[in-house]
Amino acid sequence: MNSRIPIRIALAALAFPAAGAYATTSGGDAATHMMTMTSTSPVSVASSRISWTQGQTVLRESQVAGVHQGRRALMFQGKRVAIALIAHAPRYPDMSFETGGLTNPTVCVSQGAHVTLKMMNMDYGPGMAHGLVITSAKPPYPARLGQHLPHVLADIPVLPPRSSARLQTARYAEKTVRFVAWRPGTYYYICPVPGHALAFRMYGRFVVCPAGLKTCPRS
Ligand SMILES: [Cu+2]
Repeated sequence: MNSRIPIRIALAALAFPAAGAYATTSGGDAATHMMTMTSTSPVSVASSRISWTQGQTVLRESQVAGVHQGRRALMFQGKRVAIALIAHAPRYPDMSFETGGLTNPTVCVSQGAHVTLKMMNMDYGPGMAHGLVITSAKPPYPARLGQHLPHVLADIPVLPPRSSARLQTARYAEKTVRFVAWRPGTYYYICPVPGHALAFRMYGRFVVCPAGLKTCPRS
């Protein structure tokens, strides 16, 4: 019986190789940080499979999102902001997020903003699931992200790939979460699917600006 113990430990290490690297820097404080960041844990308000026509509405929402700040950043001003984010929109680079017509842009919101974040997976690659975590963990990222990313603002569990049907007849996975961005700082939105953030740089900056700031800080 005792001989099984080392095997279990080895399996655990294989399953979560990055957990140590991305464990919260303040011990078991992850839950506390989440509360201070978001007032409540992120709340999933919708999860569904939608049609191409419904997906086109989300696409349009994403394309008019935010105020452009140069070619790499979008500012979402106001107390209530809606962000539509597409995982691999048609005609955009593989393994990327799109919003505001930009790929993996810096996204800025104001401190205290009530954020509604909608994400849709339009990837037409076979079996291409994507998800999203907004966290203070900085790149570079390991191949497999740990379960305990520090300072998590929002978490959209992995969205399954669209069906292998043609674009217009496929179903698309989408999910919406809401959170409050209480604490100013620089965060990152990351695709947590193993390898996507590492090999394909499927991530971007998410900046919570001090209230009243009209432009997104460069760093
Ligand atoms: Cu991904």
